[in-house]
Amino acid sequence: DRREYSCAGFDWGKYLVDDNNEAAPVHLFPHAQMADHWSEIEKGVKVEVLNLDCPVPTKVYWIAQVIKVSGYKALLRYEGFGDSDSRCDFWCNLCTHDVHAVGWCATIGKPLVPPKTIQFKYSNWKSFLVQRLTGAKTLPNDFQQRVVESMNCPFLMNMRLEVMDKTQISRMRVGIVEEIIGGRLRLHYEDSDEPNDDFWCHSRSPVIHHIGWSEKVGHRILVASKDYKVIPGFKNSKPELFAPTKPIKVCGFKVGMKLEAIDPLNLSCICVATVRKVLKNGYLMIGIDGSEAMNGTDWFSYHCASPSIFPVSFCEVNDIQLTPPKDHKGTFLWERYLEDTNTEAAPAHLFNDEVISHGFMPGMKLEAVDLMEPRLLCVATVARVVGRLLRVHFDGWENEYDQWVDSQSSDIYPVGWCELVGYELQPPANSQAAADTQAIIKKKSKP
Ligand code: MLZ
Repeated sequence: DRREYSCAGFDWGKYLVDDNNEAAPVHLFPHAQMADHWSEIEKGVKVEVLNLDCPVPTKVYWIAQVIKVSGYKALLRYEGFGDSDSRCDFWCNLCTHDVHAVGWCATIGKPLVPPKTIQFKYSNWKSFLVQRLTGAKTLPNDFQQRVVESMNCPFLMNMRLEVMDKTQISRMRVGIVEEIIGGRLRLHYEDSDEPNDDFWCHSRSPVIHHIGWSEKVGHRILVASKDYKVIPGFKNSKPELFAPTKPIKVCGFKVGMKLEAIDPLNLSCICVATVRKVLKNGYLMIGIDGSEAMNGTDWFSYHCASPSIFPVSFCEVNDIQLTPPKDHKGTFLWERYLEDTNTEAAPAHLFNDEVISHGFMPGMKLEAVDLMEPRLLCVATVARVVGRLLRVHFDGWENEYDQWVDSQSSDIYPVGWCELVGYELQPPANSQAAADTQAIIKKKSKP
């Protein structure tokens, strides 16, 4: 069952209603299941859904109407309750097995059974339904099929690829796909004997590439042997499976140029940074000024069209606190800094200035990967929107855990995504839900 992993004790529906929060709509997440089919899902849509208010042991269904859509979840009201009776309203993930287009029961010969609470309200349910359903909007007939198809992931178990080394972000390693959940991959580092030496990322993540990529662009890679490209019995993932980079005519970045960049080791900060290396195919190695390890082990590769690097003064223009180099004293002024270090700023026209109209707004709720521990998918809120860039806040956690991510990032998901694919969701810290979850874990682990 897809729902068995739903977060014990955490109830998105109640959480959203209690604080009157909006969830970011599914169609804002291009990599998310059903994103292309979601604009039709709205208030007023009618569905056939399991009747939970019925004292028979078999599964029976009834019609319900969508009152509110929040990510994959919807607040539903059974037909017959009227406009103001919310007694039996319930939250339901629309992509679960028990939600169907109106007409589904009839096609398979299942009876529709009205809820017990209002059973005696009407004597002729049939004519009531006919009247209520004429001209009503419902789900497309192939909705369930679309859900199933959207679960497909082109990566297969045991495929090999190149992945960023989480212990040293300046180099790559060979990874093997060991688990796939909803398009997210658990990769095991091939050279490691430790069973839990793994890394979670989405299949569209910019930190994975095909075998041979490092050699092609001139990136460092740690390999167990010279023959790492072919291992008998294992299949390499084809280059077409990976997220394409934005085509660029020429990469004008030069070694030594200064810029602003999201710190890959502390994603709440946008920092003063330097181009340390220019690789092939438009890739750069970027170092964060003032915190660079002597040997460049903390340099990080960003494609020159990456939405995570910015021209000098980006922060100032957008009213973001720029993080100056660690040893910098006094107020940081770019002009002074460039003069003192005798360096030049990377010209603004070298950066990706594509305008993305994404629809994210401050306050919207979502599920977001904690990139410092990418196994964790957490309850989160859009704290700020700066052009295409989002500042994601993890509910219940200090602001220093916040992360800047692109609005198209494959590390953010709609509300209800974890429930849909069967991935564990981290509830807000310090919440009652979190406390309950802890209590359950303690109870379970008692001898
Ligand atoms: N071990 C870490 C987990 C933090 C998870 C935060 N997620 C938003 C800590 O306790 O600091």
